[in-house]
Amino acid sequence: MTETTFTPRVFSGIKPSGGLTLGNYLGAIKRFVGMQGAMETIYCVVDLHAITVWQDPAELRNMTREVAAGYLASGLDPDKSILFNQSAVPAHAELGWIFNCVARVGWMNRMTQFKDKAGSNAEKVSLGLYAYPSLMAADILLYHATHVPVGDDQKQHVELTRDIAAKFNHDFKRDFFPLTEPVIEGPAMRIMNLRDGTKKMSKSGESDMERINMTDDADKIAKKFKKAKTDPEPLPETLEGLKDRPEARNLVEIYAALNDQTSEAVITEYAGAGWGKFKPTLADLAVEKLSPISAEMARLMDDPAEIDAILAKGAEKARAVAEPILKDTYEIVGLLRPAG
Ligand code: AQP
Repeated sequence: MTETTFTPRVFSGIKPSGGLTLGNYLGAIKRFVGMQGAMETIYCVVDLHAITVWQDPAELRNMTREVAAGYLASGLDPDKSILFNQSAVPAHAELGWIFNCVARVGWMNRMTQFKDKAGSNAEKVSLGLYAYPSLMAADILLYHATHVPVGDDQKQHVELTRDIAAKFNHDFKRDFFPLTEPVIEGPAMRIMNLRDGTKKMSKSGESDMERINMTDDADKIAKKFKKAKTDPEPLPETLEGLKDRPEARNLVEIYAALNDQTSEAVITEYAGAGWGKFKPTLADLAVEKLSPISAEMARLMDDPAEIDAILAKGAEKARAVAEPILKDTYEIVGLLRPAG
């Protein structure tokens, strides 16, 4: 097999399964915006992933626009990046089916996110939730993406994407799909739940108090940080002192990521500070960074037609990249297509 060189290209996405959280912002959106200009960037609202669990149809449409508004308000520029919603490019689902036939059941059985989400209810969840990582591989490989910025929770799915690409290339004796690299770097790769530092902050978590939403106002943000679970100790002198203090470490990492600092720098500045000092300072910083974004999101959400037009234009550009790759995939697999 000859080594193929792939054009550096970024793909990533967010599910419109609820309102965006600070975890989505710091672990994903802020970094997506930072990668614009350095490489070709393609960002998606992955609505087909959202329906792997029940979504109210009107709310799904609304959340799809809200995630798009979150991207745009955070600085994603539709002239620099391709921005669209997944279901508007049918090739995602088509390649997803082919990958269902490449991926092995044993690989899927190892996916920890499925185990976490299905819990003891695995017999009753949708088949789509089980096959989710195979559709995610299609999202990425449909664009021959070489880099995928994600939070730590998605690392295993990107590794599975590499396994699918490698098996496809091996089975069909072509170097057709790249072995995509996950990009997981910085202090905010796993923002934790504010009420339980051992659980990830999620859109769909049970209580609103466990997460900061990108649309929360200043009062809500202050209240949520004030009530965030911590321990009685002040901040330590060194990072090592945060070991076995998951809630304290989480608040330090949130501060660091919001302020574009390392966690070490935050600890150096606040060594010995109590929560009565650190929490309000963190809340002020979060309000300073998030309030211009939430104001712009509200403005955009007042004009859904503008969001829809941006997504439609993005989908057209995405189809232009995806369709030739899907066509070649069909050809390689041996699927007969009408001429023309
Ligand atoms: N807590 C987090 N810390 C860091 N990064 C995070 N991401 C999500 N939560 C955190 C990153 O955001 C991107 C989009 O994720 P997603 O919405 O497609 O899926 P998810 O990871 O399942 O997000 P949620 O909020 O937990 O959604 P629900 O509750 O609906 O399942 C990814 O890059 C992810 O790493």
